Amino acid sequence: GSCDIGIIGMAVMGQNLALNIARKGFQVAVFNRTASRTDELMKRVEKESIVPTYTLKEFVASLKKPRKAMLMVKAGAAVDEFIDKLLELLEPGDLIIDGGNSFYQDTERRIKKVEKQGLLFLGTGISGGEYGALHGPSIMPGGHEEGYALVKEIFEKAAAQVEDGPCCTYLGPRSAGHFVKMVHNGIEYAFMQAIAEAYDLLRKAYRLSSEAIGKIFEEFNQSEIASYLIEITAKIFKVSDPETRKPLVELILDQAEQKGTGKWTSQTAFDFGVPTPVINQSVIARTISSFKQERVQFASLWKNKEAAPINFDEQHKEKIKDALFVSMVVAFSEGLHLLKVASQEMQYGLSLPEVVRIWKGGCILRARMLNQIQQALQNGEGEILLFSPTFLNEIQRRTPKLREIVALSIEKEIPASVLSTSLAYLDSWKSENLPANLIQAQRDFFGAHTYQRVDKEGVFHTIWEE
Ligand code: NBP
Repeated sequence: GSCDIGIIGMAVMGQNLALNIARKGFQVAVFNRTASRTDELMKRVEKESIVPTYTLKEFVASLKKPRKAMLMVKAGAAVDEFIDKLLELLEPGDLIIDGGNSFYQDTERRIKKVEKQGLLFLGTGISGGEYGALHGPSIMPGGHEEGYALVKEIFEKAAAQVEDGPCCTYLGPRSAGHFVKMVHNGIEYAFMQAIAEAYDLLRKAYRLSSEAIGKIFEEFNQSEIASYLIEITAKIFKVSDPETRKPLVELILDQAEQKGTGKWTSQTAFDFGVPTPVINQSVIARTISSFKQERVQFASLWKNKEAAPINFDEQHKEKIKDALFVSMVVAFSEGLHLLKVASQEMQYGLSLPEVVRIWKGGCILRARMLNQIQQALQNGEGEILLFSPTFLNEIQRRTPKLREIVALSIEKEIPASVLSTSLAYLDSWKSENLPANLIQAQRDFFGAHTYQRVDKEGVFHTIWEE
């Protein structure tokens, strides 16, 4: 065969990635379980060199050796099915890449299976959605380093480019890439929920129109919180429904769906003993939103009354921006903390400055503040990003604003659980004393779990009650 790489799975991501890679001058073989999707892609092909195939045998035969076969199919059973089929058709030295959002433990299992047969494997996270896949995503590969050498040129040319290079680098062995992508998505959940809460306050506490809210986000996108998610939020408010002429966002059912990457981040953080309350809370917020019927029912029982709106001025705008800034830094801090601990436990050898560098372009998390974060990490500042001198002053200066915004949400009975959790998380870190002494006393009381003391060395147990 003559193709430089082959892609299996011609849904949104696969089609656009195939076009992107082909536009960089590579020949790409494509395959999809349902042939119509392959035909759909071929209709989009202009000058690109793309070879459609309709059986896996034909797909494999079209690849140049050592063959590089990339899966862009739905995470889960489909990935295992294709790996099994490919293992029958490929030979030692060939490379299988899983470019989907696979759970890192699945990747651990798969890489063992693949390497047993002498093949190479890369578990690769890809972020940037449809647009990124076509114009340059952020690519997060992990697995066999020899495997990365085979696709380095293709990946680095296909990836988004920022001032310090392509948004793609080899991250580490085994599931390192998929782990980083999972945490990326966890942080993404937190950003999205923080922005949604700011929107909720703007429309309910200040009674601003969608048009006015859109303008505020447009301004935010010229500030220190400039980021892809703020940018698309501003754009969303500009779109109206062609039939009713109302802002489309107002007609969308308020039930957030999820595919699991946020939940995995939280579950994994619990496993590794890393506190990620803001990410956790953003998963919970989506879950609560899914109970629409129940919320409607409870709202009628509660007999909500409408609070008088507050006048909105520049100061309020600044406060909301500061609240979002703090919340975003906290989300990054939580995610990077998890990566740091996981890198040790899993022996990934992650370079966090490199992780942040490849998030600066192409991906959903790209944000102006990543430059500062990269700088702080390069300087080796602090175990936890929040503590770094780069952010300490900025966070300290803005936290009173976050506090005011959270207080407002409480007073106006508008749930802002991610903003308030960001605040509680900060307040916990800056507490020299937490009430865990009482928890320890309770544990010792009912379970003889013992405790340590502040005034002497040793392990103690008390008979609290005769
Ligand atoms: P989907 O996640 O919607 O998956 C659709 C693809 O999987 C189709 O090619 C479909 O084939 C194939 N497939 C399924 Br579903 N079950 C299969 C099975 N049992 N056997 C064989 N093929 C099967 O596609 P996507 O949104 O393009 O995403 C691809 C991967 O990239 C996913 O892991 C996703 O989580 C990840 N990702 C997506 C985005 C995004 O913005 N969409 C961003 C970043 C990462 P068919 O056509 O025959 O049904």
